[in-house]
Amino acid sequence: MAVYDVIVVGLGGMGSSACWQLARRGQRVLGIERFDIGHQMGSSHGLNRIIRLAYFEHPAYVPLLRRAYALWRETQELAGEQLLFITGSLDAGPAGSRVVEGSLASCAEHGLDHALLDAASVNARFPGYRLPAGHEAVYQGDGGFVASERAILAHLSLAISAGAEIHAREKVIAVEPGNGRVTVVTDRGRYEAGRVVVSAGGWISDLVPELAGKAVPERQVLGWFQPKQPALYTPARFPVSNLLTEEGHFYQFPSWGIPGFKIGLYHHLHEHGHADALSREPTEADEALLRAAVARYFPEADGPTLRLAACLFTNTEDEHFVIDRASGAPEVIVASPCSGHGFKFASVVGEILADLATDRTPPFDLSLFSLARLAA
Ligand code: PYC
Repeated sequence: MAVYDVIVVGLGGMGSSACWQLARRGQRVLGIERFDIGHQMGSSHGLNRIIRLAYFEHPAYVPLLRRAYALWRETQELAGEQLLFITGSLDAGPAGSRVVEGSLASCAEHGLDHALLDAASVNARFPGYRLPAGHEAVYQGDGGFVASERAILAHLSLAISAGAEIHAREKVIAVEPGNGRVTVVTDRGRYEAGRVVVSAGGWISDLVPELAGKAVPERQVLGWFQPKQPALYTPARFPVSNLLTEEGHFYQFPSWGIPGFKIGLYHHLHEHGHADALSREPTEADEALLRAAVARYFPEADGPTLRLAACLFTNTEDEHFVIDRASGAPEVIVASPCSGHGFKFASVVGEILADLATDRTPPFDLSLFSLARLAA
């Protein structure tokens, strides 16, 4: 049986980053992915993901974000291609709503430069937006997006250059801890390691039984629409955003890669199920839902549909991450149910996972992400 220091199961954002961070430390690393490298079945495709320093979900994420930005900058330097794009970010919604108030709280707690804008000011400053009266937005200049598909390939290229072994199209069937080591059983073989990192996204509860029913895959749909006025939706003029409305919580990007404005809806149609069972085929109903929001809040982007894509969130009940050692099996390190807002952290989570897998204490308070809080 082949033997490694660390095996990483699942090579999306977190797993690819963990492979790189472990390999650069000289660890013997095996990374295993059930699909192709850079596939379209998980939570990272669709070209890019939002990154933002103001964090309405909880101020405790801000220290991780500061490190995430530094690592994205380092990774893009080493990879020789741009991964981080700064556009500014808006956290918008009715005055007093969770997105606005949570964002303000994170700015206050961490001294982040920001501006609170009313709807008229947002619409004048960023004319791709049409926020209704009574809405407000927190503008924060460090927001932007990470080129998620590129980033995974960059992590894995760096990992391979540093000596990691990467296997695609190999399905992990079981993770078996015992005697302080771990055996990983796949449809192609058996491998042994001192530690395993399980970052299997929507499939994580198949491999980590204590997450059964607690890391729930959900189908999401993204759409790209051809702007009527493309100049209003360039990265220079259109900040990424989270927008809470009476129809739901939408998120937006400027045109990049695909020549269209990009929009998605958190908890799209509340479709939950096993990751293998959820459809990745977008429907007319999916498109209609997104288009209604484009017409109302981004009318200058309301042109022909360019692309639709379905991907997965893997949700915990409180929508915070899981980054922890498995209960009763400290050699199994668990990460990735990120409830749809995790990719931006992949750079720093990879470093944290490398710390945990090499028995170092990560320099962050991770109590928000404990497995124990889900059990409670
Ligand atoms: O983190 O801004 C975000 C985000 C939007 C949609 C999913 N995550």
